[in-house]
Amino acid sequence: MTNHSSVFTGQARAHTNIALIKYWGKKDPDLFLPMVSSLSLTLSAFYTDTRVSFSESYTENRLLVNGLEQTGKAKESLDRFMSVIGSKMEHPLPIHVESFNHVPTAAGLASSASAYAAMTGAIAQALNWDLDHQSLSRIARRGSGSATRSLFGGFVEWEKGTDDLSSKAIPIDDGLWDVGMLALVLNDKEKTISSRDGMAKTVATSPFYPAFVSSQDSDLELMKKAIKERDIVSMGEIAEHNAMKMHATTLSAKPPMTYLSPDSLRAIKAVQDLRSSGFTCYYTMDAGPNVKILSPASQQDDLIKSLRQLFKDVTLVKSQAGPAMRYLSDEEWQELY
Ligand code: 2P0
Repeated sequence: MTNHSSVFTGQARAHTNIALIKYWGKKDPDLFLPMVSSLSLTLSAFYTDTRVSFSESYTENRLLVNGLEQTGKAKESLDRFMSVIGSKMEHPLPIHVESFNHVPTAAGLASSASAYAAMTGAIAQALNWDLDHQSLSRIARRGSGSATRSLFGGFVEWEKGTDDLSSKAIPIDDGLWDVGMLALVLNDKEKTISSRDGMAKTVATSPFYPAFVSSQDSDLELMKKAIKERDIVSMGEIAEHNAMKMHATTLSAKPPMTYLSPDSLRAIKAVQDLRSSGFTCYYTMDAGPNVKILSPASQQDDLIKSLRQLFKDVTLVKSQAGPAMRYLSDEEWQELY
């Protein structure tokens, strides 16, 4: 914490994550309690650095991302999150947030996960909160569900829990072995249906949604076993099945919707073909058209070479397991920005 005449500042870095067992749907939209537990890999290549300051002289919350002032949904989301933070402060103050997304150019993978995990860390530093990462994951959860998992590095479970206290992140494995995730960036435009709206519509209208929920626990247990055994084949098979079960719930929503594009299907086919030709590679997809490929890290360069022939203009970004949220000192921030 730095206190310059009642300005409290803090800085932190958090990496984004990709789920192998998906979070999709809220049981309690107010507390961000999910319908299911989920499990992700924190990624080395994508992160957000955030600096926050609180001051009595501020008149309202402000959010700058990569130097641009945010309005609309992003600002509403911040205001909502700050009402949660304010309830934990003796004297709530407005916040100014300055965020820098480190995502390779046009990767289109900027994510609310790294954003809220970094913001939570920066707030904790500014307010001198003596909380461990698990406690911070509960707070980040109130900004965005997937941010819960970005407090930790490697493979991370978000235990769904039953209340504010029990819905939290648990580190599973540091992921510092021969495993990686390749992002195939087919489209970097903002998605038309946000995750938040998409999952709410799905929960409310898809007759397949209960089947997704009821098979989640066994997927999660099998995934944890496969990670422990470093069995990428089993991990990949479970991840593909879990992702497509999630996407089947959107296709069966009323009205039906999908995040898959024709290019996504082309990429899925390419992954299947590469697998037939000997690669250990499996796909997963989130609330957008981009395809992420799980494989041994040692196969990523050859996978890129093969995929490049089929997808000439797309951005391909390789990642391995990334680290947990970490605090940045004033000096580090000054050097960086
Ligand atoms: C996940 N996704 O587990 C799933 C899979 C997208 C598909 O978490 O409303 O941005 O802020 O809690 O976290 C994206 O949803 O939604 C997401 P909110 P969030 O990664």
